[in-house]
Amino acid sequence: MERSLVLVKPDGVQRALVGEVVSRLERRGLRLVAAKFMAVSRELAETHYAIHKGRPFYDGLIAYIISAPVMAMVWEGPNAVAAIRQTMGATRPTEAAPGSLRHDFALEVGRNLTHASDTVENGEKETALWFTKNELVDWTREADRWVFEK
Ligand code: IDP
Ligand code: MG
Repeated sequence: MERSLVLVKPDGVQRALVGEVVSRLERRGLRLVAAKFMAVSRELAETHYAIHKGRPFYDGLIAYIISAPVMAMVWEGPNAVAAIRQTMGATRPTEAAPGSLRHDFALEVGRNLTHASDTVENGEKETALWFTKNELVDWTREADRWVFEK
């Protein structure tokens, strides 16, 4: 079963879109594993976005992600990484597919509402960066057999 970190970034929290993001992931059939509403330290932001260090937008990205609380979550399911990125839409909202969150609720790449892990490997790494083992809930959902083929 794949897992992905999902963040509702500060703009999503300020715009009261946490419920919208959660609702869309729930309706997709994904299973919530962990969630916490939190202020992000500069250190965590820099580790999370280390791959973008040196890019022209890096300083602005760090300032954005620590500017207000985020809703951090882990979601799982078959093909969770691809499914969640599809639900979020392309990084640039004007390139995001109609019906995706970024298409429906955003205009600018620097205010694109959400983060989702981009590979299965990063799903595991980011889960471990943002959550302790104790915070990950191992549970069976009654609807699982109606959503998951196996
Ligand atoms: P992703 O969030 O879709 O995985 P990445 O390319 O990993 O996109 O970039 C991380 C985040 O950095 C984006 O979600 C966006 O908030 C921000 N970002 C990326 N490119 C730009 C840019 O050109 N200008 C401003 N912010 C950017
Ligand atoms: Mg990314």
